[in-house]
Amino acid sequence: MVLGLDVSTQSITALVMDPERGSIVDRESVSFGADLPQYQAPHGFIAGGAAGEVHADPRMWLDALDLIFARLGRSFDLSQVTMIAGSGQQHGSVYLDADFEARLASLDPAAGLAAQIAPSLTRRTSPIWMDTSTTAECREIAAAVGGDDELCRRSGSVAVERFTGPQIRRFWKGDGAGYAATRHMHLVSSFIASVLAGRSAPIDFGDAAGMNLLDLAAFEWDPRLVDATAPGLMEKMPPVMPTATVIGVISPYWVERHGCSAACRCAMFTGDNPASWIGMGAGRPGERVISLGTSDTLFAAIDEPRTDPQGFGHVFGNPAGGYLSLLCVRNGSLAREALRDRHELDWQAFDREALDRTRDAAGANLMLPFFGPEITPRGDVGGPILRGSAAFESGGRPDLEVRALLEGQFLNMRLHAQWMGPAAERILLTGGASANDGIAGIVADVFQAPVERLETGDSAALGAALLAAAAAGHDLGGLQAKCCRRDVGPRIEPDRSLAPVYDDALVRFRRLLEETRDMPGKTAGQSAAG
Ligand code: ADP
Ligand code: XUL
Repeated sequence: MVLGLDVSTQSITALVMDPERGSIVDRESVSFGADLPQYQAPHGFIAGGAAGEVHADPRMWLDALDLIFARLGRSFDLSQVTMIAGSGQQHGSVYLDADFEARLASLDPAAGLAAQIAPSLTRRTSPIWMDTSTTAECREIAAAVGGDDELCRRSGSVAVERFTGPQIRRFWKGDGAGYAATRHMHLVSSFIASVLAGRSAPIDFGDAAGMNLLDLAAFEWDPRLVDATAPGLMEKMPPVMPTATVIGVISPYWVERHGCSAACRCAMFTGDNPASWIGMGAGRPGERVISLGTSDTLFAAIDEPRTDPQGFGHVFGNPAGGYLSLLCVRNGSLAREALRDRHELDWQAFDREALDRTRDAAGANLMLPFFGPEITPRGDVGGPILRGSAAFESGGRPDLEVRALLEGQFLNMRLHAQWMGPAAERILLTGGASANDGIAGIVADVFQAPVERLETGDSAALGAALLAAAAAGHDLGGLQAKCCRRDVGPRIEPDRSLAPVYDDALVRFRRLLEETRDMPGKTAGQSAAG
């Protein structure tokens, strides 16, 4: 048996897989908000951060790790697991001192992880991918290496606020002593892998590319980028390795506290998006994965590290080889939830039946679907901007707003994915909101491509389990063919008669975006009359 763990923004998911049969034999999850209310992070992060800061408490991830193993152990004999791999929300960073490895090696199984590892944290809380506080640091790093174009050419992305390099620089500037005491710089993925393996783990290609520190062509840390980020950083960086490399056997803590086998091995962890790519079994030409989680992401495989000329998209390492292009929209599920709550709706208002009732209004009303700061496109547009017919403006009809929000979200994605190449021929949809047929239907219509979904919505955890199996010697492609079944539920076909409607809406959406970005100071609920 192999175990895949996904440590996401709002939860941890664990899947136990029997790789011989290609079947999932157990599943558990821990929700940070609901299961660990003591951290006061209902969505997995600490609310109310100043100046764009969004942090999470790494002790919460550790408590969740103990809890998910305890839960798994109730329904499943954990001694049967021979390999563990995993994924983590990307970009988030954990800062640890020189005692970190000694602490990991001597964990007392009678006490939990959080209290024992916390004394090694040199930064009490971890900036996560939602953080937008590092604009100044982005500018400084880009300037030091000859500009954003050069940074993008080397690393696959321009300097990006949520990326780890700018976050490290901000820490160095704000807390020199804390930075100096830091011996190990980890991502969420490599931090959790370290805790399992009992030693500081390497960082994988997939996640390393989200740091503004990796030389994408060589798959090694780029000394120029590392030096431009903070002094002495290279000595703090773990090595970079291919995904699915085995790190070693699990540490005795897991054997004694949770009943794992002393022979169980740990493989490297990767980012949640690269893991999702594997878990969706994607890779055929023309395929795009869209993941509707806390963030909405769109990704596709590319052979060459081609970059986004506008600087919004990214290139990451593909765990299956080659590269992945990725687009991340911050206003994903949280924007859908904001509109739902504003009008006191439930998810049924986003379902097929409800959306069919507003079909006549397809593409008619535009909404810039940004309820908070956005990263694709970047900028604080300060609340959703509506533009549409008089009825839409004055009526405040929730059903029209739901359609406009979803259309706006997917027009925004379609617009910013154009650099990736020819239009999508097939979309594989995953993430929490993918279960919603109405949302899936709007994706198909806006992209004018059929949408397929998998049996499991847990594509990142499934990808992690598949990577664990690959690390144990199983053939990844063969396992994907067995496990990533798409014949579940009907494939959702686009309404082809709407092709010109959404082509036209795309042009108007781009114009609205450009006009709005020229008008600073928009506030929530403001409308731009059309
Ligand atoms: P993450 O991996 O980022 O923690 P998930 O992929 O688990 O996120 O997705 C969680 C989100 O899915 C929730 O925040 C919720 O808004 C959304 N969601 C769950 N069920 C539905 C539904 N039926 N319709 C729309 N959105 C949903
Ligand atoms: C990707 C990104 C998010 C996080 C959280 O660049 O920032 O998708 O990985 O899921």
